[in-house]
Amino acid sequence: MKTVYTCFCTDVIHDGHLNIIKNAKEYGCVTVGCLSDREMIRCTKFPTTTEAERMELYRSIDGVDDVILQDDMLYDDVIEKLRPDYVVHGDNWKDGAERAVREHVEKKLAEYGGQIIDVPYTFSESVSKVDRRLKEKLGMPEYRRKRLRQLIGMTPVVKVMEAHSGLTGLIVEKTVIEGEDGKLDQFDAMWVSSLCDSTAKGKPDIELVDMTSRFRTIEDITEVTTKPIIFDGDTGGLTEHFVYTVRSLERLGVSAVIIEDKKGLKKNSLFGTEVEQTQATIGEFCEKIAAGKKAQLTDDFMIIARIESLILEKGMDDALERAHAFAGAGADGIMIHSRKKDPAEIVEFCDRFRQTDKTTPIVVVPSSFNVITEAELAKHGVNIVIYANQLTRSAFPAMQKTAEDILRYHRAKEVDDRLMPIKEIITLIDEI
Ligand code: SPV
Ligand code: MG
Repeated sequence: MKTVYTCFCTDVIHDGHLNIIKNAKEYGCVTVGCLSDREMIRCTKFPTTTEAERMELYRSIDGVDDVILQDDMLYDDVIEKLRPDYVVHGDNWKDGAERAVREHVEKKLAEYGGQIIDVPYTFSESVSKVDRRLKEKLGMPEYRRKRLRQLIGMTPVVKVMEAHSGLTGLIVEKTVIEGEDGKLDQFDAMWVSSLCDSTAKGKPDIELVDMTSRFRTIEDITEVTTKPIIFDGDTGGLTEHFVYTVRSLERLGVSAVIIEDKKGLKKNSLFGTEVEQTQATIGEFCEKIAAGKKAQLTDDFMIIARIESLILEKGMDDALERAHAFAGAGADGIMIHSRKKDPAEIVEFCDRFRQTDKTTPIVVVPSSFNVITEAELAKHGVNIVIYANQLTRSAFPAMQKTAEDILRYHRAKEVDDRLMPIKEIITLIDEI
């Protein structure tokens, strides 16, 4: 009896999966792999059920002889252990990002004479309905909201990219690359930055764009995406107002708000001490955190306290004292910020904080200290890395240069080479 293997990374079984099993069965004894949570996330398929639940589901399918966990999207672990004669997969992996995975599997199998069987992908009304439903479910507030807490437990470091519109949201949602290790990779969540949201509206980052407008930005993003959202809540405003913001954000399906320990007129942190900024006292800020936590209605929502001591040159001890106090007041995470190019002070903060607090998630925003990698930050206890403004900062100079060149040449021919083809822009956004 030949060994046949197929890998599933789905929470719902549809006709397409049943067809794979039916085809696989013709070649021998069928083992189904359940792709682990960690790897499923990297493949852009966020699980809504546990690994155990998915394994149970696959075991219940007629024709399945065994179910195992696959913890490598490139199949290396399974191929080494099981040495299947055949790997069966829908032929949709011949194109797009999954192509690299197929090529890798083909090479591994060839080492001992194994073979891939590509089964024609099932394009049917019921299959696309299941796929659409699953995607819509992930975008619903109750699923989206809890996803950040889930991710912190599932992935070594949660990678977050800024979004300030439906379009930038789609970039964060859909960008997938084949990484250096040959595996697919993508962003885990979105950061609705006050800087980028304000800049997109042509306004300074001083809490001038009001909450109604900030919420509208969130809605533009949630309408077209499913990934979790971390909201930049600036200072949180008055405590009496912050409690309402918390409720609204929960209702919108946002996973977390980050508020910074400043008061009065807020300016962007990257100005550092070049502008007048006032830090709230530990007592004042603890009170705001505690009020927010009391107002919150769901278990999933997170209030993350952002410490400005290093930005305002108040010293490491002050930053650490605040971090412990804010965690004690109920903060679900600590964001430590720095505008130094050298990541040393961030690393020192994380190491010292982790000496006594092993669990409170640490968030960093490496805009200035951009030489340090995600993996290095994770080694120092960082859980969430936010790329806070890079999409805006790359788009603005490109747009400005195009505007200048059209003025210069009195026509658009000279800029055409760097533009997206018209055919691509008109088909960029799918119709439902
Ligand atoms: C933002 O993106 O608006 C932030 C991060 O708050 S920073 O600009 O670095 O202060
Ligand atoms: Mg901000």
